[in-house]
Amino acid sequence: MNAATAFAEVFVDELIRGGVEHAVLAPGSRSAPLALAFAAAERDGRLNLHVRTDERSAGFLALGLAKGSRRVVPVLTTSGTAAAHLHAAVLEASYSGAALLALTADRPPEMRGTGANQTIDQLRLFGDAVRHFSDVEVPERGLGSNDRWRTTVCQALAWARGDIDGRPGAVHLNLPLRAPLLPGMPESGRGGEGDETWPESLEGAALGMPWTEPQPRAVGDEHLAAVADSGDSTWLLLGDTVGEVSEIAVETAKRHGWPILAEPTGNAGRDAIPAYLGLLESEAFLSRHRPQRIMCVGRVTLSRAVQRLLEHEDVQVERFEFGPHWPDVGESIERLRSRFPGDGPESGRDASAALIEALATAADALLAYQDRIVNEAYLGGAKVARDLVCRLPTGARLFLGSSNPIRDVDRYARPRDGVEMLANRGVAGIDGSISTAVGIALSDPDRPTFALIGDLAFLHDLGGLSTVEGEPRPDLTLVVVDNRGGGIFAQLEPGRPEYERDYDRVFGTPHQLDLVKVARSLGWESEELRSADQLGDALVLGGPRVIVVRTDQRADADLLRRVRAGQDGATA
Ligand SMILES: Cc1ncc(C[n+]2csc(CCOP(=O)(O)OP(=O)(O)O)c2C)c(N)n1
Ligand SMILES: [Mg+2]
Repeated sequence: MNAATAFAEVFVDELIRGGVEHAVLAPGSRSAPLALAFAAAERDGRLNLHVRTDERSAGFLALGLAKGSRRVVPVLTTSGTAAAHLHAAVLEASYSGAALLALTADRPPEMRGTGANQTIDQLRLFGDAVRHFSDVEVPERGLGSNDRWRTTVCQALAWARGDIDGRPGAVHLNLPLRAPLLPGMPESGRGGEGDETWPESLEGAALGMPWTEPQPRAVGDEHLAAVADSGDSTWLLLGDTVGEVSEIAVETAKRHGWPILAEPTGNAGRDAIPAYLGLLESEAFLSRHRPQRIMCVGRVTLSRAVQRLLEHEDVQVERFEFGPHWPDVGESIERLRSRFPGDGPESGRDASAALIEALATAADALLAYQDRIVNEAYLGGAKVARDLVCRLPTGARLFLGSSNPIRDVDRYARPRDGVEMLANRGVAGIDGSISTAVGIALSDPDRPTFALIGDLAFLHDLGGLSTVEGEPRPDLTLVVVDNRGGGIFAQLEPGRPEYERDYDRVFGTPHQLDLVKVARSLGWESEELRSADQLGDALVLGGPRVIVVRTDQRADADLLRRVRAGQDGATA
C-alpha cells in the first residue's frame, strides 16, 4: 500500500472512531486518497458521505450537518481556490460555535512556491477563524506514522468540539499529499503493484475506541461563583443557542420567576413572552417595566430595540455566550446552574409573579393588535412568517434565513413548542442558506425540515439546489419570500425618500427571474403560493420543494411602520 493511501485509510478510520457520522467532499485529484477512503467507509456502512461539486455549497452543507447533528463534520476539498471557497462557512462555524473540520488537500512542500499548477499558500488560509490549524506532515512510510496520524485526528476533533478551550468551532487541517495518490500505484523506487509491506500495524485502538482522548477541561473558578439573587427585577434574554442550553436557562428563569424573552433560535417555545419585540420598542412600556438586570444567554443579534436595552445605563447585563452547537453542553449547563442555585429569594416571588402577569397582559394586547393589522394586509412577509410557524408539524425543524425572514418570525410569530429553529447567526450572512438547510435536513432524515429565506438568499446559493446523481434528496421545503431584492433595506435608512433615486441600483438589486422556473430547472418541485389558505396544504407535500411567495417590499415596509406606530397605544 502506498503512503498516501495508508494515511487516508487511517485518517478516516480515526475520524469515525472519534464520532464522525457525516462527511462532505467536493471532487479533486490531490484529495483523491481521502475521497476514496471516505467512499470505502460509506460502502462499509460506517458513515454518510455527501458529494457536492461547488466547495462553497459543500462547506455550508457540512455546516448544516454539524448544526443539525451537533457532531463534528469534515469537509474535504482539493488544493487551490477549491480550499478558499470554504472560508465563508468556516467563519459562520467559528462565530456560531459549530464543529466544522475543513480538510484541504495540498501539494507537498517541495512543490510549493514553484509555480506548480493549482497551488496556493494554504497555510493558515482561514486566519483566526479556526480554533486550530495544522499543516500535517506529508505521509511517508515509517515507524510511528500510525500514532502520529491518529493523534492528529484526535486533536483536531477535540479542538472542533471545544474540548480544549471550551469553544467549539471550525478547525483546519492542511493535508499535503505526494503522488502516487491512488491505491495500487507503487511509490517510486519501491516494488510494483501489490507491494503491501508496511513497517508497523495500522490498526486503531482496541474495541473501536479513539486513539487518544483529551483530559476534560477544568472549569475556571470565576465561572462558578454564584450570583446573589438580590431580588432585583431580572429578565432572561435568549439568543441563538441550542436546545439543552435553552432548556436549562428557561428552567432557571422559571425557578427564579424571571420573565423570558427569546429570539426564534433561542427555542424557548411557549415559555417566552410573545410579541416581546414590540414591547421593547414601546417607550411607554419600558418606562413602566424596564428590568434592572438581564441574563443574556446565547448570541443576540436581531433587533436594535434589544441592543438599546442591553446598552441602557440602568440595566445590568450578565452574558452567557456558550459555544452553542456541540452535544456536550453539560459544562455550559453546569456553569449556569451553579451561578443561579436554588429558587431565588422568597421575598421576590409575589413581585415577579405580578410582573410576569403584567407582561403577559401587555403582550396579549400587542399580539392582538399586530394580528389585526397582519390579517387585514395582503400575503406579505409578515403573514407568511407568522402563518408558517403556526402551521408547521410538531417535530419539524425550521431554518431561518438572515435579513427579514428571521426578523419577521421574531416579531410576528407566536412562540410555540415542538419546532426547533436554526439559523446562521454567527455572522448573519445571506450566503449558503440553501446548503445549510439541506445539511440540517440530511442530518436527520426522519424530521421534516423547512426553511424560510429571501429571494436574494435563494439566488445567492443556487448551487445548493443542484444535486449530484445518486445523492439522497432532502425532505426540505424551502419557502422563498420573493420581494424582488433586499427588502430589509426598504425598512432601514436607505429606504427613505431622499435615497430613492439610487435605491434599486445599489441596495434593492431587483431580479427579473421566475423563481418557480429556476427551482424546477434544477430538479426541485416548485409552485407559487397565492393565498395564505394554501399554505397548510403546501407544507404537507414534503420536500425537496420550493414554495415561492411573491410580495412587495415597499408594502411590507409600510406595514411595519403602521405596526410600530400603534405599539405604545396597544400596550398602554
Ligand atoms: C453574504 C452576505 N452579503 C451581503 C449581506 C448584506 N445583506 C443583508 S440583508 C441583504 C438582503 C437580503 O435579501 P433577501 O434575501 O431577499 O431578504 P429580504 O431583505 O428581502 O428579506 C443583504 C444583501 C449579507 N448579510 N450577507
Ligand atoms: Mg428579498
